[in-house]
Amino acid sequence: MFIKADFRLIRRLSFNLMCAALLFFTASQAALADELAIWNFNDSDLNVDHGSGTLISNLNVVNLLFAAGTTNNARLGDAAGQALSLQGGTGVANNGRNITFNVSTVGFSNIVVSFATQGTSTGFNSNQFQYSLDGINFIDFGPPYTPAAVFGTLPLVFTLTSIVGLNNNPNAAFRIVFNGATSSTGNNRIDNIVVEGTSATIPEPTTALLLLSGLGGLYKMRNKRHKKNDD
Ligand SMILES: [Ca+2]
Ligand SMILES: [Ca+2]
Repeated sequence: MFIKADFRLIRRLSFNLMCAALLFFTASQAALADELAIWNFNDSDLNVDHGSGTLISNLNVVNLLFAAGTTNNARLGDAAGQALSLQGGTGVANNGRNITFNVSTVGFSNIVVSFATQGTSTGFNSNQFQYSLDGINFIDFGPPYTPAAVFGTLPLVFTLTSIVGLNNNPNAAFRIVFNGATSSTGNNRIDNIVVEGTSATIPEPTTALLLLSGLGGLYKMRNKRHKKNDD
C-alpha cells in the first residue's frame, strides 16, 4: 500500500517535470530571435563583428572612412567606437553607389535589418534600402530615406517579415544605394548594422498548447488505468 502510493507520487512528479521541461523548452525556443550579423565598425574595417556575413562597397576606396560612432542600435554591449563614414567623393562620383551586405538566413525567418545613421547637409540625402533573394537582383524596399543630422537614439528599421523569400535563404542580401550628395566631403555615417530573425523551428504557441493538453490527457488515461490496477 505504502509502495503503491509512492509510485503514484513518482508518476505525478515525473509528469509535472515533463510539463515544466516542455514549457522551458518552448520558452527557450521563443527566445531564439537572434542577431545573424552585426557590423559595429569599431575596428575600422568592413569585416563582420558578430555572426557571419560579408559587406562590400563600390564607392571609391578613398571615400570609405571611419569616424566617431554611436551606441544607437548597439548590441551585445558594443561600445560606440567608430562608424562607417561615406563621402560623396570628387565630382560626387559616389552618388548612385552602394554598400551591400550578404547574410545567410538559413534556419531563420521574420528578417529585420536596422542601423544607426546620420548625414551632413551636403551628404547623401536620398538613400534607397533594397533586398535581394538571390544576391544578384535587388528590389527597392520602402521609399528613399534622408538621414538625420545626428545619430540620435532610434535606429532606422526595415521590417522584412512580409518578404517570405528572405526566410531560410542562403543568398539573402541587403543594399543601401546612396544618392543626393552635393559635395565631395559631404558624408553619411552608418553604425551598428544588425540583421536579425527568429528561429524557423519555433513551435507555434497553439502547437505547444496542443502538446501540453495531449500530455495531460495521456496522464489522465495512464492514471485511470493504474488506479484500476491498484484497486
Ligand atoms: Ca561603432
Ligand atoms: Ca569589423
